[in-house]
Amino acid sequence: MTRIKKILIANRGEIALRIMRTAREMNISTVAVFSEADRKSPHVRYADEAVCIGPAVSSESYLNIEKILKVCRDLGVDAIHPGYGFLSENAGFAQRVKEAGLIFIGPSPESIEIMGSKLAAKQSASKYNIPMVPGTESAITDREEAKKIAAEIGYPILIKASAGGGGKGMRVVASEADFDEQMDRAVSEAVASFGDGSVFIEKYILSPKHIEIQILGDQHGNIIHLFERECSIQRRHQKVIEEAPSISITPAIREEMGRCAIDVARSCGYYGAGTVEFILDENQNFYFLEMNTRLQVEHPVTEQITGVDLVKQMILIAEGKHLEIRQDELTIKGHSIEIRVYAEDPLNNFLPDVGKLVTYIKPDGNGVRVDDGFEQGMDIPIYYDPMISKLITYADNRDDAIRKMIRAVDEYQISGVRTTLSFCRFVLEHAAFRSGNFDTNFISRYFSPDMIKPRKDTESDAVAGLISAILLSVNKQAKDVQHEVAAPVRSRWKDRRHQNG
Ligand code: MV4
Repeated sequence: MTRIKKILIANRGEIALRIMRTAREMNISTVAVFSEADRKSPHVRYADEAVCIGPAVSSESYLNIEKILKVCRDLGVDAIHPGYGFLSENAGFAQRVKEAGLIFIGPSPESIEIMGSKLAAKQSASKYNIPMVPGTESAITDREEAKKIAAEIGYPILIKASAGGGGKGMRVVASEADFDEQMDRAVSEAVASFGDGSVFIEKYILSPKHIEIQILGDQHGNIIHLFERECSIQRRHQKVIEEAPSISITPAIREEMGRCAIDVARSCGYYGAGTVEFILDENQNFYFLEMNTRLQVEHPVTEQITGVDLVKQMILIAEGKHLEIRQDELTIKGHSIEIRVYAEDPLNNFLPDVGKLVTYIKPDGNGVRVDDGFEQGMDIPIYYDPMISKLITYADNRDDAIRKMIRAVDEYQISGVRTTLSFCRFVLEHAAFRSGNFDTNFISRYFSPDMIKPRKDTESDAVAGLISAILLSVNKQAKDVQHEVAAPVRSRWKDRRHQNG
């Protein structure tokens, strides 16, 4: 057992801050690394020590293993937390960290390696009784053989890249006539994206829900699950809204899914925090798809409903401690929703709209949590993911959590960049979302840009304020037009609520 005294966070933005906050609560000192683009970021100021490791481009900074390890040596760091993205699921990095005599706050390189391959993951999981989508058990080498299997499974089928992620290298095949063409595309996409052309086949589940289970495992073989997150509301494989618990599953399915998730983790000797992904079909059948071996973006909703600090648990596990939480002590309390606020223009095909956060005023109040890494006046760099923040609400039940979220969205004031706030509000108000009658096709089925009204709080807001002031002064001189000019001086918060509601 080791006591970690100093952690380097190999990440940036909101997740770097998230990790540092817990470290500080545990009396562990923190080291930030940053690129030249992030010199003024809150995560740099928050850390006890901070070192610039290179230029803005990730490959020369946040992905630069040598530089990160050098900072660890120079500053006497004990452990590295990788956050999500960047080096978090890089088995080679985890191995290098270990070889440098440091603690990687995450799973073993071997677990990362196995779960990084969808085929290896399925093979590993097959040691236990875990439902999987019918398909091929290994990479396709013989096309004619694969076509036979596809015919047995029944079309439509899905070709997936074993090294895939984010929907890349994934192709739907409607009938045997399209098989060769789609196979060629899947393989060349897989080679181009991952340098690995291995693909396999699964039956295509038409309207699945995406449900994932959070697990925690210690280094002594104890594994627990912390229930599910519902992540079906996605746009082109980018999650938009996540919540916990899911309204789509019964307590019996939850328990069974939890058991399966623990077994998937056990099958590869997993320790640390991890997420086991399932899809749920229309008949409430669920199937294991893959496992993510990192702390996920949407982890806060699980923290809200369980009261467990997942980063704290990750650190304790990395120190070699036994899990202090027993499965039968865990319960779901209340409901939590998270929306991802991106600097993207929902009216223009979600084009990133990076720039300066001219106005940045966060919502607040009971049950509202904002995980962010920016401040008013800062530039959102073009080099990284354009996520501005995660807005999380927590309430007794789903309906109240949604209402609270709409209230919080309306309080959030951002100008200088266009954001996905209005888009999230559209989803939150939609009858299908409210009723729970939705799947991964929600956005393509229901969304078009004309369904949202642009918020009034972009750059034009400053202009609107100016006009209001001028009209007010005009109003003082010309009382006969009072009725018309009174409106613009109302609270803009009320305006927005009126306009959107
Ligand atoms: C599937 C599927 C339907 N049938 N597999 C997309 C990314 C990867 N994580 C797995 N994905 C899917 N696999 C079978 N056999 C549908 C999807 C899928 C999806 C899954 C989760 C969340 C959103 C999705 C959007 C489109 C397709």
